[in-house]
Amino acid sequence: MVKEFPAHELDQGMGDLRTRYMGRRIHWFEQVTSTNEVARQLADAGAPEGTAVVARTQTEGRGRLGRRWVSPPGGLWLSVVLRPLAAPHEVPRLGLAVGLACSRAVERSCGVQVGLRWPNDLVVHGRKVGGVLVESGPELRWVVVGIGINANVAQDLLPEGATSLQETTGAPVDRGQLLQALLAELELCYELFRGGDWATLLDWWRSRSTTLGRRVRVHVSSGVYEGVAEDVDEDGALVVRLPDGRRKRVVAGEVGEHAGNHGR
Ligand code: BT5
Repeated sequence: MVKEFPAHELDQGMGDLRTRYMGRRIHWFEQVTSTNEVARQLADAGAPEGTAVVARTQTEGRGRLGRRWVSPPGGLWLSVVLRPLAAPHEVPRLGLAVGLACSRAVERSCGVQVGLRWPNDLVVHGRKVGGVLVESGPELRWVVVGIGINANVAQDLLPEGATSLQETTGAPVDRGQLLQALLAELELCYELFRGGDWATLLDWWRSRSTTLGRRVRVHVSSGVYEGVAEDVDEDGALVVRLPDGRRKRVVAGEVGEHAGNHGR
């Protein structure tokens, strides 16, 4: 593994953290393969709920389905260990709750409105500014939520279709404040999730969604569907109204851009 990095630049601005357990223990690293990888190891070794891993850069940052996550300096690359005692079908819902927490935290700390593109993209004006990766351990003994936010990442280091908060606001954002807000919002949304208050989470998620009410092209493993994204259901699945009037429930997939849509 890699060297711990206690005096991290992000540590400044974190003096006011008021969470009960979220981020109360933070492992800082200069560089890791993937913060999710390190958090998984900590979770396996019994790390308590809320244990966080933050790295300045990742050499093997990952997205879903083995995709690569570009993680240069300037971003916020964070993973948190959770132990939700949830059933497997509840995990997608947790992913939505985490995305929601990210959107609320960016708005609160940087004043930027971040839209939620189902299932886990954080978008600004239709461009991806961050993403969420949820991984679970055997028998759901733990869940690691990975969050990547392009805070102050130079635009030329990002893939096409991506943007950063710095690019959006025109000035670097305070990543310490962003991290602090993120941990607070994570605790709030996670508590709602754990308390079963899906109605509140879903209301909040809907109000920030860039997907609902739009014409979408949904890529699933068996093919592509086009239709109108009507809702997100109890399990976090996307409900799409197809042109023939049928409703299609999509549990896992990608929502592509569709002509005529304008992201938040
Ligand atoms: C995601 O995957 O959006 C989840 C990303 C989670 C990253 C965090 S960082 C901390 C933690 N540790 C990790 O190793 N991962 C988590 P997905 O929906 O599969 O999107 C991946 C796609 O987004 C890639 O195929 C690229 O097209 C694009 N992409 C890659 N890097 C990006 C970046 N920095 N910003 C915006 N888009 C990016």
